[in-house]
Formats: sequence, C-alpha cells, structure tokens
Amino acid sequence: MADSATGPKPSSSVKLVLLGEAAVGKSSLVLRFVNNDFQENKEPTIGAAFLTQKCSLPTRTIKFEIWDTAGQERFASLAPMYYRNAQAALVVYDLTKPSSLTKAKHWVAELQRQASPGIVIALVGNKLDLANEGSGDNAEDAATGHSSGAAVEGSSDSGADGEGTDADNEPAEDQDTSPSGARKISTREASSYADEEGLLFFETSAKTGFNVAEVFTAIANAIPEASLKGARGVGGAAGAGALGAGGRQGEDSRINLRDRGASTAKEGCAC
Ligand SMILES: Nc1nc2c(ncn2[C@@H]2O[C@H](COP(=O)(O)OP(=O)(O)OP(=O)(O)O)[C@@H](O)[C@H]2O)c(=O)[nH]1
Ligand SMILES: [Mg+2]
Repeated sequence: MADSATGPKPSSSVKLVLLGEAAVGKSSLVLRFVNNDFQENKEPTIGAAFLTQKCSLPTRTIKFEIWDTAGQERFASLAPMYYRNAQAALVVYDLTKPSSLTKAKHWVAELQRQASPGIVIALVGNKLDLANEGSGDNAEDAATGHSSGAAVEGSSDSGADGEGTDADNEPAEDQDTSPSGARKISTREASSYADEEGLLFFETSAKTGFNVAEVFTAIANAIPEASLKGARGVGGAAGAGALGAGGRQGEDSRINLRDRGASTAKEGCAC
C-alpha cells in the first residue's frame, strides 16, 4: 500500500514460472501467495494460469507476473512457452513423493539448458505440513531460504475463474501421495542438490502458508538489478494472457479467484 513517506518506489515486472510434477501444489502455492487462501481439493490446472502479485521491497516494488503451469504430462510440451524469457522459476516438488524430486531435477536441467541465462531458480519442497505429521526427519530446520524485509501488496488481476474446463477426466495421475504422507525426501538431500546447482531452496506448506511469501521475497531479492530494468512484458502484462496452444485467449486464468476475501490479507511477506 503506502509508499507515501518516501515517495514512489521504482517498480519492475518480473516474469515468474512455476514448474513441477502434477499435484505437488504449484497452484496452491500461488493461491496462498496471491489470495492467502488454500483449497483442500484443488483441481488440476489445465494449460496454465496467469496471476499477478506485488511484492514491496525496501527499495523497489516487484510485480510478479506468474505463470502457473499444468504438471500433467500431457501439457509438458507447452512449458517452453511459459518459461521463455522468464526471470524467475519456482520448481516445486512434494516432499512426500520421491518421483516429484526427480521430475523437479529434470525441470531444473531444462531451465538451465533452455531458459534465459540469468534466470533465478528456486527449488521448493511443498507439503511440509504432512512431513510434520508423519515420522521422517524433522522439519524445523527446513526453511533454509533467506528472507529479508518485504511486503506483499495484495492484488490479483486475473479474471477468469474455475480451472479445469477441458478434459479433466484424466486419471488423477499423481493425485495423492503415500497414505499418511510422511516425508520421503530429506531436507539435506534436496538442499545439497540445490546448493550444487546454485538454486534457492525452501520447504513450504501451501496449506499452512509456512514459508510461502518467503520464497517469493527471496526471489524478488535475487533478481539482478540489471534484469529489472525495462521489465519484459512477456506473455502480455497484467492479465493479457497469451496462453498459446494450451489455453484460450481471454481466459487468462484458471485459478479460482472468486473467493477474494483474503486477497489483501498479507501486508508483509511474513519476514
Ligand atoms: N497437505 C497439503 N496439501 C497440499 C499442499 N499444497 C497443495 N496441496 C494439495 O495437493 C493437491 C494438489 O494441489 P495443486 O495446487 O492443485 O497442485 P498442482 O501442482 O497445481 O497440480 P497441477 O495443476 O495438476 O500441476 C490439492 O488437493 C491441494 O489441496 C500442502 O502444502 N499441504
Ligand atoms: Mg495447478
């Protein structure tokens, strides 16, 4: 909200893409970040969804233009369209599901090969709340990402609601995890991989909100100043969703934003 005391801060747009296996919680992380909301039974994303959210850093405001891709394999070929020219990527896995880390590594490799050279990549192990329930290793030191002062100004300007209009009868390929959902991927394993590859690393829970804002804040802080100049409106700014082959023009978001009650709930990135 108010930049009043110090005058307007410079504002930059940052194109961010989310990638990861189906059902790891990409859309849920975005929904938490943008609307401070969570849905227990979220439908799979079809094609991709586009949302925006501002993050106010001490010296500037970052406007994230977020492309939330569909994790189902049938949509995999669309991904390059969404990560092309992206300045940041969240590669998400489900820490109760080993295959999802394997998939995340594939995405990281693909981004390193084919995305913009300076892209900031964050590896995110989601569903930390489930790890806390089961046995597995402790989750307390899971938040190894950095945080720094920032505030989120609630705003989301995606229009359409309701995702999953197309053939969403595909068998819920990865709809759930192990019965009690205990952690299967240790913090150490994932963070050492992230270190090797030079990625930011966080464990999050879209369900509780733990560490979600921190991920975006860390990314905002990690974007090189140079790449913030003349931010690229790739994919069209603010809701002008060019969904390309996977989606339809004018239906630029498939995340359900009907429940906007909490959309301005977060005044800070909780850090
Ligand atoms: N317990 C728990 N469940 C979660 C969390 N995040 C997401 N879920 C649940 O996991 C399921 C899948 O979440 P989505 O956000 O739709 O996953 P996605 O990665 O966007 O899936 P696709 O769109 O198919 O790629 C939903 O039922 C969510 O409620 C979390 O942090 N904890
Ligand atoms: Mg989704």
